[in-house]
Amino acid sequence: MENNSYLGIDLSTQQLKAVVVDNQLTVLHEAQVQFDNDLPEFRTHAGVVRKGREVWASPVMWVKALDMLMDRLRISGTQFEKIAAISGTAQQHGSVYWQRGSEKVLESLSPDRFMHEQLSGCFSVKESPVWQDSSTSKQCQQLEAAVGGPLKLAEITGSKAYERFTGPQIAKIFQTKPSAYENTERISVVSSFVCSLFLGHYAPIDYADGSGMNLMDITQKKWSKICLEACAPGLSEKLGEPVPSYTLLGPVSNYFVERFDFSTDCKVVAFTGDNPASLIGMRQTKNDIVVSLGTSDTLILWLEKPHTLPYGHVLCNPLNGEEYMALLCFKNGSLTRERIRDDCAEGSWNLFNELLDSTPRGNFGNMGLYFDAQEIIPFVQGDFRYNKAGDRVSRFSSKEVEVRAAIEGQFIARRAHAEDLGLSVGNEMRILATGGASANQTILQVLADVFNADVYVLDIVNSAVLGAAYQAKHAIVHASGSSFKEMVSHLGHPHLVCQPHRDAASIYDPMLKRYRNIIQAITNDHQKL
Ligand code: 5FX
Repeated sequence: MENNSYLGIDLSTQQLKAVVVDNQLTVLHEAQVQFDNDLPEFRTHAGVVRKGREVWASPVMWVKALDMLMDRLRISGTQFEKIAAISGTAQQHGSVYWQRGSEKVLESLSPDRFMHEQLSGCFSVKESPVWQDSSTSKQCQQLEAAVGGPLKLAEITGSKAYERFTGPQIAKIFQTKPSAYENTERISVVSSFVCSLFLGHYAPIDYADGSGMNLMDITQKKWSKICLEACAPGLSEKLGEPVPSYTLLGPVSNYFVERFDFSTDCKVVAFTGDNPASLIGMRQTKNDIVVSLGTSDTLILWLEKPHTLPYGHVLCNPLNGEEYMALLCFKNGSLTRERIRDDCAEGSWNLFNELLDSTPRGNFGNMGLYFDAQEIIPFVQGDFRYNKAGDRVSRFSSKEVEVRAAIEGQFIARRAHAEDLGLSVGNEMRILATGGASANQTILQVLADVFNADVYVLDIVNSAVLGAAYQAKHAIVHASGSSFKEMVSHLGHPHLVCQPHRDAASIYDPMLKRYRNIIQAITNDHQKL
């Protein structure tokens, strides 16, 4: 095994990436293809095409990106013959519609030609809806009504109906393009689609990404009959059976053996969604909460049992068959932080940090909540500022108060909603921070104080694609009876970057209560309007 390497692939919204790691999980090679710049003929903006609430990308573009990525990996010096296993990850929820007869084409690809030339006629729906699409409100209502309401749907599938989830998206295709639906042999999610390209036949959907569809019973780990029937007829044949995320699916296809010199022994492992792959790449354990501070802020929690949530998502855990993970997405992350930086600190993070440091924890009793875009949790939009007396005010007395209010307000919201999922803030818990803002230690100090927990960062660039490479090896290790924990035990520990101050709980526990009351009042006011 010493000479083995592992390939991880990530088809994210804006780019396709690859990483090759050696048997010690050290990164050997990386390559990427940017959709907007490298494939301008598809006329994407940030990887997608938008028309109102509809957002899509072409599956042919994704295949062409893979052709380019493989050539870039070759140029980077990758020795394909040493790759023992491949796994991958992709943006969640998007769907790909394979036309009748496509599996035959996939099975008999000629190694002398690009894949995209051979597969370009294989898609019954030319535009694959992606996770940013929010055009399926009608189908969401229909699905919830059919199963007995949003909470019932959340109990079965891990989430109430969401516009971007695959089930409502498939229902819309069936309703608006019935002949394309009829002509569809197989529906893949984006991750199982890319996996199919490596496998040379249709790859199954894994449990973790299957949990982002509003179609799978997450406790039985089977498609839910009632959900399938509510979305479209004959769906179960078009989806295939879901499998555990670490399943060894079979050898890489002949196309890759002949064209790139992959070994005939190279295994393809089920691909999964980007959030489950991040859990793997961050080497998250039960006591960790992953806080990703990016365009949107995402929290990933490890759950031993599924919870029924009125918001957020419960997914099957990609590392083991019994446990779960919870995902909370907050739309107003970096862009809101940047807006406050521009308003208060002349666009400078240094000045922003100085202002943040010059105010005390608790911000003299001031509290602010800023939702530039319609927030997902809570369903609120606008700026809300409150003074020490609890009165709503239109502005704060100083820029430093505004800066601290924005950061404290964001993290108090993240903690409140994580606690609703069963997170217990305590000394056992670690925060693993990632994403752009995790480079800012002043911001991370507020995170440590609000959660009253140590904050760690890992020295990795992209947790999802690395998670995919780890999963490739994990599937082999798992099949031989060993664990993920052992497999990564030699890797360096995350770096401790911030610890909470002693007075953190006494300041932020009451602010959390205050936050809950404020949100209650705002949502009551909205309902009255
Ligand atoms: C999760 O539910 C999401 O929709 C996003 O995080 C996508 O997976 C991004 F790729």
